[in-house]
Amino acid sequence: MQTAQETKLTINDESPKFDVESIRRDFPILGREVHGRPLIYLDSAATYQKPQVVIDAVSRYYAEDNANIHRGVHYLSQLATREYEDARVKIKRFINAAESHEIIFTRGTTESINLVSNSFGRKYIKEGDEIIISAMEHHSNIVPWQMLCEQTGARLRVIPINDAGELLIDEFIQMLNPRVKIVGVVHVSNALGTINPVKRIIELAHSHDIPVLIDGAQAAPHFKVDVQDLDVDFYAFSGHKLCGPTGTGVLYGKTAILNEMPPFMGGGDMIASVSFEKTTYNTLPHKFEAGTPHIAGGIGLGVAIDYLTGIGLDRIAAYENELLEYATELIGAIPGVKIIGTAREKASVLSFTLDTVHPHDIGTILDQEGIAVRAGHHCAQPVMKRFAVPATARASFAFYNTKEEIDKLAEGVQKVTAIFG
Ligand code: 7TS
Repeated sequence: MQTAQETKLTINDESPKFDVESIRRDFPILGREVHGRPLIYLDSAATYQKPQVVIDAVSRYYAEDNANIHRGVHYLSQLATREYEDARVKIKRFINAAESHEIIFTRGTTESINLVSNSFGRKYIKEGDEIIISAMEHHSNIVPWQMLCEQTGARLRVIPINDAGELLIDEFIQMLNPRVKIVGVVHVSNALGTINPVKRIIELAHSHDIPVLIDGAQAAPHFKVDVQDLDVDFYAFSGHKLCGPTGTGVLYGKTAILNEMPPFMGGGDMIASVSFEKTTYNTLPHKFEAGTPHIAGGIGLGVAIDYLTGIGLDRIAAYENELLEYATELIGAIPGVKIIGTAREKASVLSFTLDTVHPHDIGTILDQEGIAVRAGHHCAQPVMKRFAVPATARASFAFYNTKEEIDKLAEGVQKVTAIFG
């Protein structure tokens, strides 16, 4: 398992050279132009670009194998079922889950977290209980818990962060008590880039018998995640941030806890038998997968995972760390730039503000240069409030980006500075 500390690997001399130019050729979109300039895509935290192998897998499925799964005796249905279930096994290996049935396909991290807040919440959370999240959560790990609190009378408590954007673990320790029924924390912050010490958080919560959900949307693409080593109860992530198709995602959950939880949605595929008197439910993972899923997407996600593991998550982490360090130095040195999020352990996200220039103006001017960054609150409004900024400009890096692109970003930011005097 790769801990936060160990993600700062450097590529060792014996490993083959990280050939970013060859990797870039796998992504057709990276060859296009925007506003007459070569595209510089620095918004992978929002969604990853897709390699040709994933695009081909999706289109091949529709052209050759399309059928509904888990319900047909005919050839194509069985073929599609096998391909979809093979993808589940690939995901299981990718995060080192103990069992394939611990992998629940969802539409993304958002749905994965809503599944837990609805199902686990309905069974275990009552008035007077407490739910702990952190001050750097994406809205998708805030709002579902708030909705649950409204329904049940439970109370939401928030682990504070310091000025660097790091969790205050001592405060977290003080918050643990028998009323706390679940802890939900982001592994890597999409707004700050902070890598949280989730293994320690899980140990601390478990010492009070409290289960933990980790939002791994921004972690799974950047370094190796091992759910058994973490001993995490729930781990949520998005397929589209792993070079997979949009509308795909995963909820990992431990067998024992998933078995005890009621279904999230009712419908086809999630039942064992239905009568008007009583319905019984299917076994894992089907109990949580009502209706026809995104079959092509799941298969495409399996191929995306093959692609990423083919490159190697350790090599991806090492290369992206080089990019982040390079960008932090270059952009941070531009007069007027303030980097928001200066944690010691960071991954692939550079959020910044520029004196009096609104981040939307930074984003718009960079766009004219063909540079795609995100400007806004990044669905993390409480983070913006904590740092007293309305928004930030955010460049987020993937293994297909280059130092030359970061040079262009720096030139673009200089240009913004020049325009606004
Ligand atoms: N959690 C984190 C930490 C995220 O960064 C995101 C998406 C989500 C959850 C939700 O994922 P979804 O796939 O269900 O939408 N983050 C971003 C972002 O930073 N810019 O666009 C989406």
